[in-house]
Amino acid sequence: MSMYLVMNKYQLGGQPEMTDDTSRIEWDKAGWLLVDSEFTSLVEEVRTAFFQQQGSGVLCELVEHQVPRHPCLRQLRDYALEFGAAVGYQGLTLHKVWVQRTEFDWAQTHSRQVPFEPHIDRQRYFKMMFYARDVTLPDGPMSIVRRNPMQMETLRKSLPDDYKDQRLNVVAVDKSEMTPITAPAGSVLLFDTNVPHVATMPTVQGAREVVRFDFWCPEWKIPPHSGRPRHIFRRLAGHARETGR
Ligand SMILES: O=C(O)CCC(=O)C(=O)O
Ligand SMILES: [Fe+2]
Repeated sequence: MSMYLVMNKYQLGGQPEMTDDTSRIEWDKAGWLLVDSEFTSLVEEVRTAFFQQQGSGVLCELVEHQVPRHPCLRQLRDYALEFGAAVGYQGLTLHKVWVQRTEFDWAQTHSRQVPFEPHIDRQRYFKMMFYARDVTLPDGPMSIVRRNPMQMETLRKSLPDDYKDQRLNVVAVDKSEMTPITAPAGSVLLFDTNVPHVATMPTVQGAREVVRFDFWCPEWKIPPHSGRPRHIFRRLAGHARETGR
């Protein structure tokens, strides 16, 4: 079984704690986990396949049926699914994979928006970020608090269609409560988007290169056409189908 590195689980600046027992990982207290250097052997393959091109933002998006073509992605997807099941997420399916590079210029143009404000996401996901290169503080790591993901479920479910305009998903959290997740290439960060998180700014020299896997449970899915009020009736019908009512 893999060794899990539970980084600074209870106190900032504390010693990482090692465990080989997934049941001991107290997911409900943190809602995220960094598995340090677990997939170092995949870094070259991922970089060759997905990071040759220049540019910032989402370089490439893949959906479930494209994953089996890439053994590295298949291995990472299977790992996340197994991990998710071990910490209590039943029925997860992969929604999409994003190959993402975040650089200073791109981040500046998005700096007044989520994800550069501490937030939760209306569309809840269980996510895994594979670090395709070392992520240090100047590279603008994601930063996250420790919280039981269920604590935010009432707020998430209450978010109206125009929640972004009203910034209702922005959560007031003190910077001192947040851990910037720096780690070497080949590490994976697993987290529930119900835990308040924020993208930090890379410096001019910095860049964050990750492959993001977004998984959802059937009951988390926001019905299609949400956000377009004129489709309200179709939306309600779709919702009834999805929830089996
Ligand atoms: O890129 C980041 O650091 C944050 C991403 C984010 O907010 C998300 O994946 O939900
Ligand atoms: Fe987010």
